[in-house]
Amino acid sequence: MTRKLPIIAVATAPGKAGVGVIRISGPQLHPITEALFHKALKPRQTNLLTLRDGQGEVIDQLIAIYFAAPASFTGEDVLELQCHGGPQLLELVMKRCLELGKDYGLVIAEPGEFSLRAYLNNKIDLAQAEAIADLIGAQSDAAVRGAARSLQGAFSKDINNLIEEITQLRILVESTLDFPEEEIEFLENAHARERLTTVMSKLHALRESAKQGRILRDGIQLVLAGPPNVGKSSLLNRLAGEEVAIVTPIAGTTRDRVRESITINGVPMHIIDTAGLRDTSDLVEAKGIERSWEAIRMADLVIFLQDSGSLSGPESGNGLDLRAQILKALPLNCPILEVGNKSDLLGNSNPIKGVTQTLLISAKTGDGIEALKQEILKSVGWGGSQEGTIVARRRHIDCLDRASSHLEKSQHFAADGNISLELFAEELRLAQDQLGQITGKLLPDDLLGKIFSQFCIGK
Ligand SMILES: Nc1nc2c(ncn2[C@@H]2O[C@H](COP(=O)(O)OP(=O)(O)OP(=O)(O)O)[C@@H](O)[C@H]2O)c(=O)[nH]1
Ligand SMILES: [Mg+2]
Repeated sequence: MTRKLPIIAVATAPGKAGVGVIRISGPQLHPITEALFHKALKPRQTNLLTLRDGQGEVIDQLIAIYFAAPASFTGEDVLELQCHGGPQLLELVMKRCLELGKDYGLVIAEPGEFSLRAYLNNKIDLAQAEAIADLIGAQSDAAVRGAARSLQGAFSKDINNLIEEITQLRILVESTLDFPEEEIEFLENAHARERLTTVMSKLHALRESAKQGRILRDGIQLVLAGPPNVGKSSLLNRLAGEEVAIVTPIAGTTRDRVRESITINGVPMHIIDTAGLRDTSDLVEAKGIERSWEAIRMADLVIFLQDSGSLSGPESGNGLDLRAQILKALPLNCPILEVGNKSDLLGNSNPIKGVTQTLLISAKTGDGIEALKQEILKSVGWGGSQEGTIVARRRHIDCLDRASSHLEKSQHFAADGNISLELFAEELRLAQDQLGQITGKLLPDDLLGKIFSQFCIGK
């Protein structure tokens, strides 16, 4: 997946801007620079230069900076051209560079290729490379800070510390593997079990922090589901603070999914309002309801909304039925919040018997909405503080989950009656492999290509 050619791409976003940056990285940069500007550039100095086309006509006056390997983003020689930021102009500059760089193998970069080279040249590890993409894609202040921390290496450092502790434990274990009769004695003398417990609790803490980090990065898919006319669209509008969805007293108003993204305490939420769930002979409504179920099946959190007036009334039986159906459709570990709407219609004289679990709100008056927001954060496991939060991806959490289950297995092989140092050590090794995949050590090549190809061009 690596090619030893010089690569070029526009590094800034498409569109008009004051400045547009083109980046070239790789071998042969000296002759390419000479060809472009008829002079050699000293590293790390700004140079105001003129770029001309084949006929000698000026294309742009620009600032060029040369970074000599390995002191550059990619670890290779890098030439950065700060041009005027017009899309057409940048295309002309690119064309001219490719024309003059052709003899030296200059080609257009693939998505993520600059970051990939930085990674392959050990300038950053994989988690840091991902953090660059996350920093650029961050949708909230907290996500920016989290990605910046990951990019500085906060996440990688924790991972590397864990790997180091497991390594120490493995060294201990593997050095005694040849003396099986001493297994129990070894475990006790080396405090191996205690050390394993410490590693496990550190891993657990890191997993929790990574889960928060994923919420920061991706946000929560929050699905509003329930029978028709209970106020799902009204709740969406209330949470969004504007009239995003149509609200009418007619049951079956919402036919399609309506999405709106908001943040609650800095946490991104993608709210999906759905068609009310009921049996219907209306073809359009039935299609909408199908989509409601699809949304439920993909949710991170479902709010099961009902009319609070019906919770203890004759329709509550239907509510139970629907609840069971929703529970069945939910993804594994997806929490569900039961909420009763239209509390304003209840009046004081009408307490709801036997449904103390249900949160009461009024989408109309705003009553209970603050409490609902806090419940939402709590049910997705948001810890409240963004202090020290890093940004993480599902890939990281999967690796941490697998590492954790290997450590549990190794604990099993250290327990009285089951002791097998060989299996104990093997599970430690497997846990370590999983952690190594996060920072990119021990990552299969095809996976590496997949991760970087999701970056955009110029990164
Ligand atoms: N009194 C009162 N009325 C409400 C409240 N929330 C919604 N309504 C009313 O209930 C009716 C239905 O509201 P919607 O938000 O359209 O309900 P929905 O669940 O989206 O309905 P469908 O799209 O048909 O599934 C409308 O007339 C709303 O004004 C509330 O908190 N209190
Ligand atoms: Mg609706």
